[in-house]
Amino acid sequence: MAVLDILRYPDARLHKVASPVATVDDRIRRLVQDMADTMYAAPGIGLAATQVDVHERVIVIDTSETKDDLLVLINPEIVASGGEKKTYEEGCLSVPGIYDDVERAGRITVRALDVRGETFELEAEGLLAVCIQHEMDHLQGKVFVQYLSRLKQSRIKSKMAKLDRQAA
Ligand code: K1U
Ligand code: ZN
Repeated sequence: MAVLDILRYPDARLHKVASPVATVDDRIRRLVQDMADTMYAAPGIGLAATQVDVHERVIVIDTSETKDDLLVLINPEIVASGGEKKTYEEGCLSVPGIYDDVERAGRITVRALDVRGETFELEAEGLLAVCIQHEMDHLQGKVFVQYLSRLKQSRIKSKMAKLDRQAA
C-alpha cells in the first residue's frame, strides 16, 4: 500500500495538461493501485493522476457507500453528454475544506481503457457523472474553484495560504 502526497491548490502543477497513456502496463497498474490507496485513505470519492503529480490520463473513482466498487478510467473521453444540467456542491482533495456549487451536464457517456487495456463505455448520471467530469477537468489542468467568481478564487487562495502557514 502506498499513499501518495496530494498537490494542494494553488500549486501550479495542478494546471498541467495530462498526456494519454501509451501502454497500459505494470507501471500504470501500480499507479492505479497507489491512487486507489490514496483516494480511500484521504478519504475521497475520486482522484486524478494530476493530483499526485503524475501527468498522464488516469482516474480512479468509488462513489459506492461500501467503498468496494473501484472504477478505473484510463485515457477517458466523453463521447456524449446531455440531460438537464445539474448543480452539485463539489469538494476537492486538492482544496480541502472548500465546497461550492458547480453546474455540469446531468448525463454523460464516457469511453476509456480499463486496467487490462481494454476499451469500455459507461453511461453515468447523478454523483458518478459529477465526479467523472470533475476528475476529467483535473486531467485538463482545471480545478473546480475555477468555475467560481474571481473574488471567491482569491479568498480560497488566501485561505489555503493561511492553512499552509499554520501547518508549517
Ligand atoms: O478530485 C478530488 O479531489 C476528489 C473529490 C471528488 C468529488 C467530490 C464531490 C464532487 C465532485 C468530485 C472528493 O472526493 S472530495 C471528498 C468527498 O467528496 C468525500 C469524502 C468522503 C466521503 C464522501 C465524500
Ligand atoms: Zn478535485
